[in-house]
Amino acid sequence: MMDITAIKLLVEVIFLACCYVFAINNITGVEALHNVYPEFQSLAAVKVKQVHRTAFHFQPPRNWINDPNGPMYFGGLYHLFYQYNPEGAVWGNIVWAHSVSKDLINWEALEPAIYPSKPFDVNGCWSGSATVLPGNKPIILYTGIDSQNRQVQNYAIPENASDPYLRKWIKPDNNPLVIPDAGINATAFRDPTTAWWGNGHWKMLVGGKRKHRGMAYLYRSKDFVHWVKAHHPLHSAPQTGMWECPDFYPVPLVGKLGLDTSKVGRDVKHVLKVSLDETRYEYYTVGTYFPEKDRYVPDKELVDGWSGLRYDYGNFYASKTFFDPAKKRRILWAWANESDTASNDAAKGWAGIQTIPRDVWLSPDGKQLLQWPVVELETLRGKKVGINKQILKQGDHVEVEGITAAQADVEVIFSLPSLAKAEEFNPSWSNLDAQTLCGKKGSKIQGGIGPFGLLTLASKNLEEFTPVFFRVFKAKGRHVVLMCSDATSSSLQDNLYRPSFAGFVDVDLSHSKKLSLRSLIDHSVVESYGAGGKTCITSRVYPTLAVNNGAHLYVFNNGTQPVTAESLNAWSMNAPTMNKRI
Ligand code: DQQ
Repeated sequence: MMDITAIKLLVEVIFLACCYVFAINNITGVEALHNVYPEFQSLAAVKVKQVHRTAFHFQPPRNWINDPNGPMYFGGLYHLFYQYNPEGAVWGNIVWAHSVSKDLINWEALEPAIYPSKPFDVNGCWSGSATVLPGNKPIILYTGIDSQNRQVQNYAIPENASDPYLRKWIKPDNNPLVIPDAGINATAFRDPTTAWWGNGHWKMLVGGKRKHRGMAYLYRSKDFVHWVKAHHPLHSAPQTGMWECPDFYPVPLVGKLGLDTSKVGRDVKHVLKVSLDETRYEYYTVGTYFPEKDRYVPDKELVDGWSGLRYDYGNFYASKTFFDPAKKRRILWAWANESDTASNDAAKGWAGIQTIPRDVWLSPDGKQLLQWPVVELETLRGKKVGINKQILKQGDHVEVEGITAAQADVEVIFSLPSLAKAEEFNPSWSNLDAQTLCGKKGSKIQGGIGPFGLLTLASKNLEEFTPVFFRVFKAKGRHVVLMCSDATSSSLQDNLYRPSFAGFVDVDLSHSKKLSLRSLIDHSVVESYGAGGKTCITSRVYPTLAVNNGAHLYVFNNGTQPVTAESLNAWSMNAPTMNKRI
């Protein structure tokens, strides 16, 4: 019998081998930093192709976007900055584009806020965060690529803090605030966090790596201008590579409310999230922050790195949260990259969206975070259809008719029969990650309980479909629930990355035998929330037949045991005002 460490090691080896294969095939999201395509970087789109553009996800009218930057609530407005190429549809020429919203759903684009212009950022203005200082003074910390190509940490302040739109930003001449010291790799030192206050200091993290050890470097300052590196990082972990876009924040032990980033105390836990450059996925731990020592210790059962917990098991990277003081919630944004090629992106004239902003809070058992689309999204719900108590026998797929299936919000609760007929969880699968298991056990492979779920963005005769589904297994003394969002059959187009994204769902089915699923379907994205936001998966897909009115939605079951769609509600989604010009 292998012990757990040996199993984890084996999983690590298999996973890194997969990454390597992906990296050399290079049509995946697995790459070192951003791929650079000089030939496309400044190629202006003649015409922006509309067919796969999203309607209610955040995106500018054209060009490349990546990481969300500096989200904050200020002057009665939500501000979102993001990495943007004003000249083309692949990564390059990056500036901080800026949009504002009253409701996180309708967005107005403003002029870019920060762009390369000074020796301390002449080669790039990369990711960073906003902090609202006492006296309601916003300040941005961001990574500049300086004239020596070092990654340095800079600040910017509004020219006029009484302008709620914060249109103009100044980069004072005492920048950079932080340069990489002799012990730091100057090309792996970026993405400062929102700062928090404690023990007479502001504190912030900068992501990095030392050899192959991921690092969350900690800096302290009394005045936000003079920053001193702490002797030890807040946290670090071996064999995880570069930590991009760290995020560190408190969550209450009980309830769904968000907290100001500086809150500490016995009634809170802390979350540390990092984006692993080597896998291009994100991982978090929940743990305890000791403010006097500035140490963070993840909870015992949780692991750092790629076998740890993830916000989302799909196209979801470089995320950032912020505390919304207006509605007392913590909101999570992330970049959902494309799954097509750079030449596809150049041809379509755009690339990248932001996921729907999500509320994030600690689950009642304290073991993981839960996520749910912000309530404001529901203002876009239009025509509604419902199905109740629909029994789905093996092989059934029932169409959800009467809504715009290419642009929809669907919520369904499934109830399961006795769990006795669940297929056995083969102990050898413990060596597999969920994604590999979903690759073996696709939506058409008959099981006992499941696969059942939704067929999204499906063409009439199912030449194309993106299934989002569950499968229940029987393991020793428990049940294992797998959730998949599988792009394998999503498109007849060639040269796409079509992963069978998947995550396990930590639910105890012995009590209620119910599983819920919500999917936000928006032309080229399917963003799904399993079991009330325990497991989330975002897939980017490019159907050729299942577009606009050619798209259909089905609820299905391919397991031998019937399952019941107790209640299914689906809405056509209206399009908000989305960054009409930039
Ligand atoms: N994207 C930014 C970096 C960050 C990376 C550059 C993550 O600051 O590390 O566009 O996607």
